[in-house]
Amino acid sequence: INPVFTDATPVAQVPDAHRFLDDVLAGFSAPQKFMPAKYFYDAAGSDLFEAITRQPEYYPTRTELGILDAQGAEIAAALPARANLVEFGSGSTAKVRRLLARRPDLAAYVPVDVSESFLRSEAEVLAADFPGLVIAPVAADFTRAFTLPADLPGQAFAGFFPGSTIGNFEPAQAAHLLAQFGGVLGHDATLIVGVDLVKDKGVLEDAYNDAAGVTAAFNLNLLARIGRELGGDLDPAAFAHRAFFNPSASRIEMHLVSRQAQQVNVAGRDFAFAKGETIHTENSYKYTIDRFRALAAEAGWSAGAVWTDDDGLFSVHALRR
Ligand code: AVJ
Repeated sequence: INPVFTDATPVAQVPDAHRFLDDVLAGFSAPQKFMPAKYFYDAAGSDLFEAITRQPEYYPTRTELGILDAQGAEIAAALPARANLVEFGSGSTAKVRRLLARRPDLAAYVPVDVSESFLRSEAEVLAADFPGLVIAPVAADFTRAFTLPADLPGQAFAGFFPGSTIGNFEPAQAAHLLAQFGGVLGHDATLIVGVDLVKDKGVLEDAYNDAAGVTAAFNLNLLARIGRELGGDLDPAAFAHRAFFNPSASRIEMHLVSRQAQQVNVAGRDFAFAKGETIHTENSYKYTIDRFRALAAEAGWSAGAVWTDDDGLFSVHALRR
């Protein structure tokens, strides 16, 4: 076991139940009901997301892993020497392993994730496989201000934001987030970002409507989570999953559709749903390489190299500031 890991883990900065309740009440009170996508990732939701990444229709994860395998030497070479590598929204460690394995000089790995249990289990396995690496997990919502552990041993900072998580944010929010990462990492930093690309509508829509129904279960888990953590009478079976590509916004939208007119109670508050009314649960923006580089430039990052798969499905960008 990595001794520094056991000392340092985890710095708990998770959002509290009040914020979850406030966000549910605000989202359910809006004319178009909505939920912030970050609430998908409780323990059950994180497991369901891992299952999504194994569905044949869901190309992003295996395509990005393919890029990290085939072009990992170049990607890893873009990181500064003896850096602390901060991963925003770490989830599974499969991707960062491709970088860590090629850069034994990296000083520390700082996974930042809201799911504390998932963070702990993944970090423990990684510590066993990279015994010389300082691992300093931070249980935090990376969309909000959080502090890095003090006294990290590296001489520079690098960031890793794979998986096209950036696609969950409105473009203006995405630029704000990239600027915030710049604040966390400081000057002379490198940020490696995975970004899903615009492509054929059928390929996109299949990826969010897998035949096994895992993406549907992932969305419905949000309603189950509200019931588990906040109480009330919300019945997931009274809602259906719907995902479609919105070409003018260049995004996949996910909604939970009320199967009938119904009134639901959450933490003592009533909310009415018309039949067919939706809760907008998630956006997944799709970029061109140039559009993503323009967004990064707005946030103070200059474009470095970009790597893609042969079919042009997915991109991995190196940014510098
Ligand atoms: C984790 C945000 C990249 O948008 O593809 C997958 C989330 N939601 N299927 C995506 C997700 C439903 C995923 N990201």
